[in-house]
Amino acid sequence: MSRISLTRYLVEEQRQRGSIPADLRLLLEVVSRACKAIANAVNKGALAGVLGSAESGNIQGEKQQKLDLIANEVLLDANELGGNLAAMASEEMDSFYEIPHRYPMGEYLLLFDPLDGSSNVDVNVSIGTIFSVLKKPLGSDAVSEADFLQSGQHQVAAGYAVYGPQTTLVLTVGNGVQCFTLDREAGSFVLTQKNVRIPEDTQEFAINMSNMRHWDQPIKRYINECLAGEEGPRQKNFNMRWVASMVADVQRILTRGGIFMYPWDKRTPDRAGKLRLLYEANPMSLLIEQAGGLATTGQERILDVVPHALHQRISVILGSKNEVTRVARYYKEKENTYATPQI
Ligand code: P6P
Repeated sequence: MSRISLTRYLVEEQRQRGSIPADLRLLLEVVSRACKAIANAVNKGALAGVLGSAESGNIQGEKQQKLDLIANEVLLDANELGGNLAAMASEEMDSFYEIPHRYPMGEYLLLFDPLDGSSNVDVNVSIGTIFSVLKKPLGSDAVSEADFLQSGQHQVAAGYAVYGPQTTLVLTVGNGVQCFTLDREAGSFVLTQKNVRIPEDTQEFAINMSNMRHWDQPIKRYINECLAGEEGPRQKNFNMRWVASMVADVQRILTRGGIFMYPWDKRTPDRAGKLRLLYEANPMSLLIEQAGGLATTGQERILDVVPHALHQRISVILGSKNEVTRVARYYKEKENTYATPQI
């Protein structure tokens, strides 16, 4: 494959395929540069004194790592002056961040989890940045939280960076999924996987098994069948992976297939799930669907869910099409079973 940089790919998307306007191209360039800066901070680790937790906690009730706050600041500083954005929202900030009046306002909203999987920082396991881009609804110039509350199908771009053995950037602008690898010497992201396609079948599932006793019946059914292997109803053996960094698990699924699940569980029955809809589930679901996979809550397509709050959580089942379809069927059969009056 001839060497195509992220910049060249985005220019071609804008000029030849007309899939993105210049403003969105420039925004994505800035986000990719911010991810390079975050990668540098992550790679330094203990040498730069960036490991360990900060004194603060976030709205999620989670202790913040120092690198969570560093990554958040890098993204805010990089993106606030470009003139492409009206506002930003982050897992690490209680409310949205409106572009300061000293800078020009743009038409896009940028949402991100600045450092996903940050509990892995101190143990040197892959972590990453997840981002989603929406258009600010037309109307008043003032920004409100309601502007962000759009279903995931309205995203105009989505992607993530993985800070692992390689630093990769995975991106969709609605025209398939492209994977770029950071060439550290040149300092640029280079296209290394074009139009990624997820295998429709898999023998690999990703779930935190320690939560098994809390799961809903369809998830227990699905996992028990996987564990039964070739002697069981699936008549094939399964492997399990759980990195506890969604970016790493999704990268594996985009590369070789698989199913990732963080379902609702009864520890917090009034909470739909652990993962956040707007800046984790939605961008990952768009990438998965653009690569030929599926992403569901168990009951409905994630990208159809209309958000009611900025930090809303959601149940996530995504990956290889035929496996996700099976899990959704098990939810349907459970509904039909319980819906049938018990004789
Ligand atoms: P658990 C990281 O905190 C995260 O949001 C996802 O990246 C990851 O898949 C999940 O939570 C891990 O959760 O409960 O296994 O630590």
